[in-house]
Amino acid sequence: MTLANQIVYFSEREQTFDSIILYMDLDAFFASVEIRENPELEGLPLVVGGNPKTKQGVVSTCSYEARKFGIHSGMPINQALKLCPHLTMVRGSFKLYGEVSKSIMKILEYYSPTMKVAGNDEAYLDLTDVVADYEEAKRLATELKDDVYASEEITCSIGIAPNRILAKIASDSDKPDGLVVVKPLEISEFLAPLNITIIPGVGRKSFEVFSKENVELCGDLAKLPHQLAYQKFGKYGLKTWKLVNGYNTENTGEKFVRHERKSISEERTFFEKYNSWEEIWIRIDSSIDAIVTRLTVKKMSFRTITLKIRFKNFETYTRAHSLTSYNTSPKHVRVVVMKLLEEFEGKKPEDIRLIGVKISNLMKIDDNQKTLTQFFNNIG
Ligand code: DCP
Ligand code: MG
Repeated sequence: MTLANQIVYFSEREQTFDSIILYMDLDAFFASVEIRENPELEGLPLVVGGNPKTKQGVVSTCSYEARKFGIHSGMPINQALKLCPHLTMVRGSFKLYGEVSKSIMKILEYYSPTMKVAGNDEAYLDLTDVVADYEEAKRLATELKDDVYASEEITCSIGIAPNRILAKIASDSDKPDGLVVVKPLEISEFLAPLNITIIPGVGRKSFEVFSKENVELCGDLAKLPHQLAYQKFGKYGLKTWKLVNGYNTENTGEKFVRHERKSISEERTFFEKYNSWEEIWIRIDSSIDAIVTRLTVKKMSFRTITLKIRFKNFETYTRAHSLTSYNTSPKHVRVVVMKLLEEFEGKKPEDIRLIGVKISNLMKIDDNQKTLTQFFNNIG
């Protein structure tokens, strides 16, 4: 391989990964909602879609039990019934799916200010500025899964990876109720045993082209010299080759939407010593006023209050408390901050170097979120 070839085939950007992306997709979405509404359907091969009386129409989605018979989305109902004559059919309550979807997307918004809703049951969150590393991203994902289940009683699968395409593949690789993390150096090893059709865009036709050249698994493609991948499968083949070899084939972040901020905070570093808690409290009070003013301007309410306190030896503590309902009053922030401060009563006020107050878990009072409204207009 000559240097000239390298310049043709690779760009510098493709060598680096600096994002952490989470992708979430609900499991058997419409079917899961139907089962939640009618638990007797649990465990049955179930399809949503079509007309149960005339047995016409197509499958919108089906339970994992129905998938064992080879049934899938988009299949004509009569074909599905041939594969599984005792199939249970429900017509579908699309308004309800829209509501469930809306409520889940709201939950997701709390986990990152940068989010892209990709469909009625799927979304990407950019966690790059939210977490320190993949371990923290995994903890956040576990929390998110619990939150989704606690609020809507349906499970989801999550993939975490350095870009969107890999996060989606990771999520698809372990359904239902999966959580798969793929770090930059693990990409090629993770993909190698997977069928090449796991890659979005590689459908039945592309698979035929690949398999004629003995490429069925991602690892089969990865092993080819890149020039050969280009020769045999063209530009798209080379891009896929890069993906399976752990190169970064996409410019992450470009299509993400930044939505409303997730917290408002103020920190005060003390450059002089304050000898009494009263003096400290005056500073805290001014922070609270500043925060609540910004909250009012943004027409938002809050649920969580966090206190951060740093002492002269740089020992730093953060303590948070969540109210049972959304609130807009500075009085509540004061009461909670005072309560959180009690833990530090034994310390000397003159040793305090910084005090921070943050309110989070924010919600718009008028609750009109443009991106979601647009999104729901597209749901039947
Ligand atoms: N859907 C549809 N018609 C299709 C594909 C999907 O009506 N051809 C609807 C029904 C699905 C929802 O969109 O429940 C989400 O699509 P997914 O592809 O994510 O499928 P599921 O969530 O049903 O299953 P999975 O567990 O594979 O994500
Ligand atoms: Mg889904």
